[in-house]
Amino acid sequence: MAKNKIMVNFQKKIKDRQIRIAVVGLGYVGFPLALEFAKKGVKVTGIEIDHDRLKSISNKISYISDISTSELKKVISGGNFKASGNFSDIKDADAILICVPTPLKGRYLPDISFIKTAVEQVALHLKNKALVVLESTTYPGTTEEEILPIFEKHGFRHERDFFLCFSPERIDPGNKKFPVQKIPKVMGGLSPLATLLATEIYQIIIKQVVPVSSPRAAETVKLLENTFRLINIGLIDELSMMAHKMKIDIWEVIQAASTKPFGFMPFYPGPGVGGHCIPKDPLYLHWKAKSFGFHSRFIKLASDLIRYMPEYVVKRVNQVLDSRNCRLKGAKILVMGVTYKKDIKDLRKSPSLDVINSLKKHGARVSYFDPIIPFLKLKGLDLESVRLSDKKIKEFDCLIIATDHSGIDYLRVLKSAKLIFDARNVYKGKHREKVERL
Ligand code: SAJ
Repeated sequence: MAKNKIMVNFQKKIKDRQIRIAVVGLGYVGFPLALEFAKKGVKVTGIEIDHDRLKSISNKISYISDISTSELKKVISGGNFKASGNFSDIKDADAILICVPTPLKGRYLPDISFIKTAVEQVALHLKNKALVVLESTTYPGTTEEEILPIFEKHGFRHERDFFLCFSPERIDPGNKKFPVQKIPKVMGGLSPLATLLATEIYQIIIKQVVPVSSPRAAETVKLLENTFRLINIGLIDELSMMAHKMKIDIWEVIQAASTKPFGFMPFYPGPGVGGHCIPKDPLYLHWKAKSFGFHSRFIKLASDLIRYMPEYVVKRVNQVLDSRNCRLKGAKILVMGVTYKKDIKDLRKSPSLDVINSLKKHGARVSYFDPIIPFLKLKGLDLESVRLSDKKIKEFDCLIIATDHSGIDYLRVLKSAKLIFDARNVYKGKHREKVERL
């Protein structure tokens, strides 16, 4: 079929809302994406292998903090969205968007097994001339070197039988200002036509689609974005340790530096870096660069430094207890906030968990409080969140503000607390008689 005929055919199907989209992976990336297309009148099939998630969807209950159950109910009753555990349900899809996890194997190694498994399944059921877009964050070259060969092994030839793109997901969990439809979408196709077709599809829900020359350019865009964050968070973590030694208030310095109207972007020290992106994505780039004989010292240094932060927090707590003739060993410590960032119900790689384990290693008696995590059963921990009360707070030798959830009366906590280590600048440097700041 001539190229422009394919384009015209696509555009007509989009205009008439005859286009069919399948989203593989209904997590914090795929689920909002699928629902946005469904809200625009597109027939969407969500493919999800996790039975609990499928059950939750069939009960019309959302398991993603960025999707309310009422919104899910509304979209499902609109009739354009259905979820399935069977890849055979993508057989009518004109576009398949793959949003599956890309974790690490061990400390440094990329694990693209979820992508490969999904792609093998897609290739088994892909209809002719369909578009495939990989959204999962991965190292440069994955789409061209790992994904394309899988389709070719199944007899597909690019442009003759299907179209392939990479488009990095940019979801920022909990960011109400920038929901998926408001975040410009970078698109790198294996050919200009692939990029154009994908642009037509995504412009159904996203105003700005940013074309780049290739999938590997698009893969690298995402890694630049997240490596930028890792390096800068690592830098400010190191400067916070330096400033403490030099008796300089790093928080005051950051605030003043932020008045510069250009050329500066504030980052803030914390007990470490959690989440499914920032601690991991840069290591994908580091790993791939090494195969070209290039060793990125920045990425390794920032990654090692942020991993040290939980231990540094415990070291500081030990020092401040020591200055009050209280030993960390045997001390009763309450860790406030265990998710990886405020107001997000997600424990993945949360530094708070490393702080808890490190405190236990030093013999402290550790409890935690988190309004959105009632139980903590992972990384060797089996704890239940304490019920916060004035009386309860008085029991502890020290509280550590590890994640600064909203909706907590921190001044009231201060009244009852003997000592607080504030790793998130909740108290803005005030109440120094009781509050030690990172
Ligand atoms: N953090 C700091 N200091 C900072 C900023 C963050 O210690 O100045 C810590 C946070 O507490 C958290 C971790 O770093 O533990 C990551 O924070 P984040 O704000 O980067 O949040 P994420 O991981 O949710 O990053 C998301 C990413 N989106 C995805 O979830 C895939 C990432 O792609 C975005 O670049 C990022 O949002 C963003 O732009 O805000």
